[in-house]
Amino acid sequence: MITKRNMLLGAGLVLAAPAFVHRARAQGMMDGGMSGETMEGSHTSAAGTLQAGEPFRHLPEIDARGGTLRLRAMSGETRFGSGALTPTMGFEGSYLGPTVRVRRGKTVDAMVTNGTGGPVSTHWHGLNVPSNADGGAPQSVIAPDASWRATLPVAQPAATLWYHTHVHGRTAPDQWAGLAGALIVDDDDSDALGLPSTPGLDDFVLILQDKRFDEDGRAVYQPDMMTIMHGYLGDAVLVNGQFAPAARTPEGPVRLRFINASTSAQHRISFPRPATLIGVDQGLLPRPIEIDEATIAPGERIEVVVDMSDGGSAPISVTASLMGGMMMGMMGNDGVQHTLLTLTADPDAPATGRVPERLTADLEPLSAPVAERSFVLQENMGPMQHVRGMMGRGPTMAINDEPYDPDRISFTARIGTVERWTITAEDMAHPFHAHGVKFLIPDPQRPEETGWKDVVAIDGTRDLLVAIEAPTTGDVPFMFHCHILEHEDAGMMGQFLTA
Ligand SMILES: [Cu+2]
Repeated sequence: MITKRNMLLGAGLVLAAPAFVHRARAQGMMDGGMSGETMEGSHTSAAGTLQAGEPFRHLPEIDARGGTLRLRAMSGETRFGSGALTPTMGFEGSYLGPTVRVRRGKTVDAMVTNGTGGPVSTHWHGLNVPSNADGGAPQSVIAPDASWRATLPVAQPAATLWYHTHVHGRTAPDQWAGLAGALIVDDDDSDALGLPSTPGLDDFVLILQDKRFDEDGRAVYQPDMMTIMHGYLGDAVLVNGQFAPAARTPEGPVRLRFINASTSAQHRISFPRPATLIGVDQGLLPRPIEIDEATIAPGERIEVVVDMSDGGSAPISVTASLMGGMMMGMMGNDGVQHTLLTLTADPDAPATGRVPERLTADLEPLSAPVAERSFVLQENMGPMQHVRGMMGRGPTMAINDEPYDPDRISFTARIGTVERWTITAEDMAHPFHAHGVKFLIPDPQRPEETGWKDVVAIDGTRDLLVAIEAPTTGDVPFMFHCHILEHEDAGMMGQFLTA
């Protein structure tokens, strides 16, 4: 089938043909809705190596609430479905990492050892800790066989955060390969709510990554010039490395913590049962919000409680697409759609969680912004970029005309203050992320844009009210960047200090 996306890509450089699956027009899905449709059985890979319905595997957990965390980054091989082995990477395993639990008020002594053959790092995404512990700066890169030690004072409310590698120039391939895991902050306030919170029973961590497969069912990541510019879109969206697995749940509320760990795809998740959004990037919302779908850009997280009290099975579906945006026209509307995960209520499993009407206190009015900054995210997609691409140098991307330079500090922000940041995406929509801060979006357009955030999809121009939270230590900066990892690696990143 020739789609607009394929035609556009075909006009540029060669891209591997999509191996399989039903590609749905996102516009049609939005118009018609998909909650009543069943998509089970409509997807099998050309190689027949991905079959829906295998039992859902919960990620292992590491309890760091006692104050100690030891992680080892490793290389390995992973079989997705029944395909050929794919070279992958993970923490404490061959693909992805364990769910790390930390607790507000407790400082964690973390040490990460690099057992891979290349440089890695461990950025605690969303954890607002001093810059020398943040893991995102070039000073925090861990050489092969070396270790990195970080002191993490956990001082923020309960939230679903995550950790991933962040080495400039290779974040996309290495995170694609699996160097990512969940990081959950607990606290007394959230414990008292009675939300579903038993891991493996009614509280699920769901790490989403899209993958493209070759004829042997091996996952492949070979970005070309067009992929780097417009984004990488796989044939299927895996959850914790599984294709459309089946999970047993209690006959009651089930908490799903979604983490978009794709390099550049956004995921629209649709719920066929009553569902409430209870949390976003930086923690729980003041009140649950009823939703039937939600969209997360790369780096974003949401917590959703699905009500399984009517029993039976509920397929939760996903539509993955490129970020699209004003200038990209239809580019963002050509998605990959299938069942992400099927929940099946077990009448014999006790339902112990509930969703109270009040989750957290209403947000207090912020103090007036003390500084205003503007950031323009630039792909610079001109003829020279294509020349550079053909010379094998890849594109150069930038923020405010400045491609990433580890020796440049763009600005210094004052800790404890609020700043107004105006972010503009010139060519396509980009997910903007900054380390050491959290922000509010004054004009939220979707429930997912309410509450404290650390990633926002920018299409056009958006204002953010940014709370400068964490200190920089020594000369180690915080990073701000596009969370399309191919763009970040190509230079759409900058550095700042706090004082
Ligand atoms: Cu971008």
